[in-house]
Amino acid sequence: LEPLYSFMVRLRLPGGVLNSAQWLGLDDIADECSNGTLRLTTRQTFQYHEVYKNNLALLMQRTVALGLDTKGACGDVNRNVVTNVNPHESKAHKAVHKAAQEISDHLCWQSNAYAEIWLGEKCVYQAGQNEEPFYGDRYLPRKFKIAIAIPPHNDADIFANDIGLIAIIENGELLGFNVSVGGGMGMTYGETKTFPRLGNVVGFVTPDQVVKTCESIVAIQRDFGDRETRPHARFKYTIDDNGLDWFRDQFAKYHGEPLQDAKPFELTSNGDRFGWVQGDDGMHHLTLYVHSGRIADTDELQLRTAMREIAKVHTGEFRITCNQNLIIANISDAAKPSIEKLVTQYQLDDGSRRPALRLNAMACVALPTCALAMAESERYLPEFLGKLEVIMADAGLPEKLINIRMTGCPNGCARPYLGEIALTGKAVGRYNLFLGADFSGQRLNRLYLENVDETTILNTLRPLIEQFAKERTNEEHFGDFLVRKNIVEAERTPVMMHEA
Ligand code: SRM
Ligand code: SF4
Repeated sequence: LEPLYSFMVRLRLPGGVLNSAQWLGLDDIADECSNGTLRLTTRQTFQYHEVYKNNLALLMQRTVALGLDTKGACGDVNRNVVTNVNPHESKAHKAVHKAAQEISDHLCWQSNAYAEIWLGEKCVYQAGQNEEPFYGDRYLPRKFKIAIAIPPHNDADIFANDIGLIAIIENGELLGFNVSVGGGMGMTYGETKTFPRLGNVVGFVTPDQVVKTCESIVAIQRDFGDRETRPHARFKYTIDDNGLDWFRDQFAKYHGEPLQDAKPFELTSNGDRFGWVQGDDGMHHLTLYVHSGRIADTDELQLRTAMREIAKVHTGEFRITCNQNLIIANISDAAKPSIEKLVTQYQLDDGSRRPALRLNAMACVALPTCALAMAESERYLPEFLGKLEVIMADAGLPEKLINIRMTGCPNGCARPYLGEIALTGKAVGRYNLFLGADFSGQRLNRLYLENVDETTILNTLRPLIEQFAKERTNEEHFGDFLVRKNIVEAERTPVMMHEA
């Protein structure tokens, strides 16, 4: 008898956009093929959990029938290209969103194996045929990630990506993108040669060059990335080992011309903006907080049912954010009351469900489905935040936003090294405590305590938060305060223009 194999399946969803029919279809698949929940991820797509082996092909087929797929959502290829940009906000936003889609399509692998294995198509491969003109027969040394942001919002944490693109918009026109290279979060405990690293801004490209630019950069990693030592195979190590001057030389060779000088930009936050906003075209968009991206029905909140009811009447789109939240997008004046009614009926936007600390908190999946987890994360975050909220309230800071990230291991799936406070799992009930990232995804935090339990973590945070309440300057964020007071040092790899 074969063991009962069960899988996680992730969708490719560039820019995180889907329509109501797709939402309803994905919701049906959750019952048919998985554990009855949908999970929004930190790279703005969906994951299904507990997909039994005999349901895998059905899941792929049902997904493809919805006009979606799972191609390159995992594996040593370019992953989901992320951007939180709302294409309906302005012409420039639309152009940025289009760039995400084009980069994703251009760097998607070509092989027909997907259709042959999952969709039952006939094998068309012939020996000697080159199915992957770009990736070749070995694909990339490791996964590769691209993110795009429009300043001042760094809601895609672009510097945590192999390539980060910062849209430069002037007078409503998209001039192009600043390019950063060499970001990544993952590390392994005890392996000092592995570390989180923020990308470096290396130049600027015009919109017509952005797809080709990404291709050239991915090709550099394809050809120079470490294929011997897997923990050292990410692009950030290729950049760190060889330096930025080397990168610029290679880029000029691969691309045929160098990058232009980077343009000035300012990023002020990396969380989502919640509530209603209206675009240039008069359409409305509502960003909802979703705890760790889990779309499920619980005793407290019928979120999955609510979203299904909304999808039945919503004629616009849904957009997933890079912080595991959800936008009901493109709602007309006429349709707004019906959406508002459902949002109120199901208490989705109820302020009491959204204490300040939760809005900027993220946890990775971890136990029970992640085989790499050393400790709880998604299931523990609410309890931890509840205790921290008491400390914040006691200190007189109940409304203060702090960027909190939690993961069940050091791999960094909730980008913990960009948390003002972060916990990475060490063992059941024990975490490493990191402190001192900034509020905009531009400074890494530092390890503060190793392998500690909840009591030690809370007893450590309480006096720091009390001191913060008394001694902070007006708008100062917690991470900046810790650095200013020399409680933690500044980051290891600052994001500097043209850093040598
Ligand atoms: Fe991740 C592996 C979940 C975003 C770094 N990640 C995994 C796996 C597939 C575990 C595994 O390999 O067996 C996790 C599945 C758990 C489960 O039960 O669902 C997993 N990663 C996730 C998600 C679902 C976290 C979430 O709670 O939202 C995110 C899915 C993103 C997506 O839709 O594509 C997710 N993972 C990230 C991010 C954040 C990002 O990309 O912005 C990172 C850090 C950025 C980076 O890549 O440097 C990240 N995941 C990793 C790593 C470490 C990679 C490294 O360079 O060392 C692993 C382990 C590996 O690849 O060997 C990993
Ligand atoms: Fe799993 Fe670790 Fe990623 Fe969390 S950070 S989902 S525990 S691999």
